[in-house]
Amino acid sequence: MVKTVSVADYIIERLATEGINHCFGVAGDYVFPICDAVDSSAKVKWIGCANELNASYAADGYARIRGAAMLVTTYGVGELSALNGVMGAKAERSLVFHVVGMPSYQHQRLGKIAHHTLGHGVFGNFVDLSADAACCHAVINPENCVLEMERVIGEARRNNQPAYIAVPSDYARSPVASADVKPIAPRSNEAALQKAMATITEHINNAKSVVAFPAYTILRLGLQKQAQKAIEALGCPFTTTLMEKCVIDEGHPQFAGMYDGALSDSKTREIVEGADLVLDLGGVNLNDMNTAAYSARLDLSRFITVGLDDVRIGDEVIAGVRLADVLSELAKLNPSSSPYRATPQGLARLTGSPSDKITMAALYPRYAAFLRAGDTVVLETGSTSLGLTPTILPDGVRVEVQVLWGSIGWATPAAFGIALADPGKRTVLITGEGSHQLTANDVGAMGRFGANVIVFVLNNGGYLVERVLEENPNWTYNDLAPWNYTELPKALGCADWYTARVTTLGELDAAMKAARASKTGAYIEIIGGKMDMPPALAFAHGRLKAMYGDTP
Ligand SMILES: Cc1ncc(C[n+]2csc(CCOP(=O)(O)OP(=O)(O)O)c2C)c(N)n1
Ligand SMILES: [Mg+2]
Repeated sequence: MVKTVSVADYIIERLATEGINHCFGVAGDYVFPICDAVDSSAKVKWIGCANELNASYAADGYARIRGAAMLVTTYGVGELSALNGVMGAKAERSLVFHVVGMPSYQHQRLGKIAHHTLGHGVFGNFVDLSADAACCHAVINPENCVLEMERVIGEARRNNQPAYIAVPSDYARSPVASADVKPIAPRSNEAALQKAMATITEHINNAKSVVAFPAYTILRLGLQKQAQKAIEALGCPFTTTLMEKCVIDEGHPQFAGMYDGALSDSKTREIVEGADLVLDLGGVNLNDMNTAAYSARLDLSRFITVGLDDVRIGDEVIAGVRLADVLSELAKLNPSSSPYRATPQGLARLTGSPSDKITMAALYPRYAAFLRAGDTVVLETGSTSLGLTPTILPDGVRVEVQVLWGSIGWATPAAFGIALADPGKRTVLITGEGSHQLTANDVGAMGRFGANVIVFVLNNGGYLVERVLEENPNWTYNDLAPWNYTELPKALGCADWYTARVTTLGELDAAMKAARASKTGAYIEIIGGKMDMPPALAFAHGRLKAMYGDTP
């Protein structure tokens, strides 16, 4: 007898073959069949989060390491709470499969008045909202399940963006109908690839100076090694914005420094802004945050942009060309006889004496000294991400940051998802206390699921970045409830974590040492000055009109 497989089991097992072994989410009655399928799966483990927003951030973090993640929420109330995180994954090109359990098709058909609805017998209205946060979506039934899963997986892979999969609860428990369909792997059109390579090499040969700009999408697609090989074959300098921090080691001899508009080193600025040809590998996103408040001077007509799925040269678009294929073609070029060579800057010197209060100038180099190869550091939006990113970090450190979407609270659950995605590496979370207050409850999930994150919480008495982005730093809406941060791990079930509250450099150095030695998670609250800001923020304060536009 042929064993029947339910729609729910099929979906979970199919997503497991995409390299997903954990499912982040919050249970609910309409999604019970999906939750049951996860709980009974030998391949996928249920990772319950404190709320759906946290789960969406955790899934985003996981997807950045694994290439894809699974998020499961219930109809309406659950999926809508996850939307900010899923939309952020869409903006930042992180592939989250958002699986949502709907009321049964039988009840939908009869227009029943049901909980988690607006009470008027209409059921399709939330599908449109969740679908907007994805690049593709499907409403599953037993007949279309196999086919639709291949379509959305293929499309999500092509764009590296979320897919929304809605499953009515009765259909979820029904046997899936088989269908003869093969997975769709995104690949280049051979002729288009050849045409793109001919044009790219012609531009390279004609350019007096070339600079490569490996984009954040290289990280999302796990193409760091391929990008490095391509850049080594090109022999040209490369730069990154803070979105791509450490995508290739900063100690690499071809690294020309971080590009951040007017805040870049003058040498970096000269190399990037003066280049005849900017080879944008992956589609850099030049937003206000990573151009030092739009102070970049880049001539886009000198760009060749290799997108995920096309190549753009001026007005010409060559479609059907995959980034990975362009990188491997570039790597085959004859290596340059006189490659660009810079002297790596090395790590900044540590300053201050043990009894000194903790200043940002003394703190950032200490993070650099603390981090080591194999660490993944997760940076939160706020003064931290703007302050730490200009600091050179050791080779082999991976950085994850949500610069474009910039939703505060992201980093805490993202660090959790990242830690589960690769438990062999140490995950280090660096967050401001204001952001942390949004999602700190999932420190509990870190303890519960053995994610031994090292957490640094900068307590500077409120929303520093907001104080600086206004003329008046003292609006009360930038103040916070004064939490006892170091008591959180214990209250949230992480009783065996190392915790410390540090006010001096000596205490900080000792706590960093203890955190590194700790076999469990660690949680360090750093007391900083209320207006002690990194140079990037002081600069932004002077450019408020450029940031936000002039008053009409
Ligand atoms: C979800 C969300 N709400 C509000 C904001 C606006 N916002 C940006 S940064 C910030 C404050 C961050 O404060 P904190 O984490 O303490 O970092 P600090 O700058 O003080 O180091 C706020 C409220 C946002 N980016 N995202
Ligand atoms: Mg703060």
